[in-house]
Amino acid sequence: MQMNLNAKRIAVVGLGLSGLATVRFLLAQGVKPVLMDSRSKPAGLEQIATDKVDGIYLGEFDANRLAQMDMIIVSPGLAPSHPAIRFARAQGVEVLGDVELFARYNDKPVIAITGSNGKSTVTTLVAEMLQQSGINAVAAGNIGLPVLDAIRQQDAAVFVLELSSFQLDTTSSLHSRASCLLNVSADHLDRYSDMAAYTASKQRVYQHSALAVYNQADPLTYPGVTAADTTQLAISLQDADYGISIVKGEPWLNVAGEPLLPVSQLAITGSHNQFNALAAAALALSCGASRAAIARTLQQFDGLAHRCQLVRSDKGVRWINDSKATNIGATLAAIAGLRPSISGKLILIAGGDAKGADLTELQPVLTRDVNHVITLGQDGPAIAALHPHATEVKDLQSAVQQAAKMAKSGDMVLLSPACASLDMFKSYAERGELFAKAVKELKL
Ligand code: UMA
Ligand code: ADP
Repeated sequence: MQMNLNAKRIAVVGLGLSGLATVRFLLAQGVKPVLMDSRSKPAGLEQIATDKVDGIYLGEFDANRLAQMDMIIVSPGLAPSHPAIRFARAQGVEVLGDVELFARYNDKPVIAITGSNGKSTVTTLVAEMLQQSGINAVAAGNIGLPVLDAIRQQDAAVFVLELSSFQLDTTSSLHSRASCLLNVSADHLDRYSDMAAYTASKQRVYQHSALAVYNQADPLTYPGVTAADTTQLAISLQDADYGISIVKGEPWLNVAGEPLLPVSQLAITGSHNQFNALAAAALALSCGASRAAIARTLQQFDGLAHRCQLVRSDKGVRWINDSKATNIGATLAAIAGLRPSISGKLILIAGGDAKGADLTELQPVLTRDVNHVITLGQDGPAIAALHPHATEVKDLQSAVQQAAKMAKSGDMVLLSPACASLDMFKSYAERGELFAKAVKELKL
């Protein structure tokens, strides 16, 4: 489905990565959009030739100006419930996101992936499995490459899209060859009224999908509303078509009912990653990946940076960077995956911006599996209150030094904050890099 954009007055609201890609896309279509951003100096604005657009308005959004548009393309970081955007919508203005615009122009196969955790890992695995099968797959969306930049890659054969709930909220006509909701756990509750609203947003990934891949162990992922001809496929860690079965006394990944690979040959570790591997295999098969390429990818891919990454192993102490654990579910997965491998103490560094989550959900696992908690950031005190052995520190450097004083051979120090980083850092990546630097500089 394409549309005549030239006849429309279009505002691009939000000038981050996806907003700027949207502007580039519209300019290439011959459209002169109006640009708006609530910030006085959005980075990257200098990339836009001001004479090519129909005005740039920075600072508080002007609801009346927005109401004069035919269409508003809103960035994922802005809630569509913003009063000015709501006002324009009430006046009949169409509000959509960059992924919806992509959907209306794209004619290539799409694999759509969402979930509270594991999206980037699964998106990367699927793209790699397809590429190793000789299929030019392009990973885009929340993973970093805006979809409206990706669509301009003429030689792309399949788009593997990582979609956040924010992107799904403003997407209604994305057709996919296969889609997956990996898991649902509390996140972004500063933007959604409750878990039901957040779950409903995630479920939108299944709209117009030929194959809906879900998590047998997580009922919130079971496909609700899908098209009548959608096939449903469950992933589990039990003995199932897509699961784990014992072959000659050893656990193997079962893919499409056949053993594919011994679990011991997976380069990524932890049961959550076994799940990710199975989901990725199901998705990649739907677009023609070969079983040999899937197996090879799983033997080679050893994980993305800042996800349970070993940064130093010295004097028997392992230091792990899991800075990408920006919600409770991810931290619980890290502790569950790593605890069995630790002979001594587990020292957890956590805290930051909890985004409205109820941190007490961490308590049972903290008291059972963690020996000491070191906390920082705006919601650090709430985590410290959950554990009898907690130390509050002012910054990451002090957290690392404090951990070094406590750690003995056999222990693990794990940065897995269960919180976003934005109260203290530019991004989770900056937090992870500073942690790794502080750890490497320690004189042990
Ligand atoms: N902002 C304003 N005023 C504006 C526009 C944005 O204050 O007018 C703020 C937002 O509140 C936010 C920041 O600017 O804090 C960035 O927002 P954005 O919508 O401009 O974001 P982009 O730079 O376009 O990046 C987005 C995704 N970011 C968000 O959804 C917040 C990126 O995902 C994604 O890689 C990129 O599009 C390309 O598709 C990042 C992310 O943090 C990794 N995603 C969240 C997550 O994973 O939890 C959802
Ligand atoms: P996302 O893109 O959804 O944030 P990532 O693959 O970047 O997901 O991983 C983010 C965090 O979630 C990391 O801390 C990682 O260890 C953890 N994680 C990865 N896969 C899963 C999963 N299937 N279930 C729970 N946690 C996971």
